[in-house]
Amino acid sequence: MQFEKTPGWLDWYTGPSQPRFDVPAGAVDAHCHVFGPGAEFPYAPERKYTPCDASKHQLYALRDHLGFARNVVVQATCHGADNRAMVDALLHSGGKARGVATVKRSVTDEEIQAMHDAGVRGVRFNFVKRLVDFTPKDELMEIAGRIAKWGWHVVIYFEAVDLPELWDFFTALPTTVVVDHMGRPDVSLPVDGPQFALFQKFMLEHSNVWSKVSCPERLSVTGPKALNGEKDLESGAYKDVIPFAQRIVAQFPDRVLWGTDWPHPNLKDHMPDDGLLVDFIPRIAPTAELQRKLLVENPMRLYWPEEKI
Ligand code: 0GY
Repeated sequence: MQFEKTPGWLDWYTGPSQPRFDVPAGAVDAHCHVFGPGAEFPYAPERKYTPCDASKHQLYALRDHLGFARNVVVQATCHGADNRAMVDALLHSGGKARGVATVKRSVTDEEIQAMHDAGVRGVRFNFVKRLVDFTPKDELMEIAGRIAKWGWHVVIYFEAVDLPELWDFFTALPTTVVVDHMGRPDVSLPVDGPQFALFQKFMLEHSNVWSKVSCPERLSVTGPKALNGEKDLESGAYKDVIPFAQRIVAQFPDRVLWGTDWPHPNLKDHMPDDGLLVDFIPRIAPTAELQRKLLVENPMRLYWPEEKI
């Protein structure tokens, strides 16, 4: 099937630079997606955007280029609850990728088991209104109760302003809960202000809650341009996100994950060079110990617990 991209769609960056930061051996890119290819894995009729294709081969080439060892492939909303492209990527990873699926209440135990055998270890509940239609919370809670029996976790994606309304639901989830992109804080607000304080309270009071400290390119208001006009992280790219991510890494070093978010759906202003995104890591996790927890120990504990590292 032929698909027409959403007008203004920014394609992922070809020819990413070689990062200056060497990720530790065994590092995991714990948040990335595959899109189609649409001719093989059609985009879902209920999707809110139509992306460019971004295949498993292209994802694994990026993994090797950046120096990562493994991926966690998160089901993208453009595929709805049809997990075939993501599962196909896992099955062709030689055991080097695990996945997070989107499922409906109608999913059968056999389907869950088949996804588990392929490497799926979680489901994603998305509350970002521009991305998905509303699903009742009782349906999501029922799904969480079922997937818990496989030892899976729940990934949640929401905007910071919606956390108060979602708090009771999130804190009742029976599994490990992984928040995408620090709950999308408004980084033009103070890092010590009430909005980010609520997110820190969420993590502080609930030891089952983890956070991805990913997506500076998505959260930043100041953007990728460094102070000297060059794309040089040391002189200021995405500088407004640093205090937020740094704080979460420092406060919860054993419950943080990092991912590229390749192929970066729905960016409007610029498409990041993935090599530069990797160079962002030491800005938010300044020591070798923090980097090892963020990139190796934590994702391995969550996605490959059976492997000794
Ligand atoms: C992300 C962010 C976004 C999109 C999706 O599945 C998706 O469509 O997650 C977004 O548009 O903010 O994490 O990939």
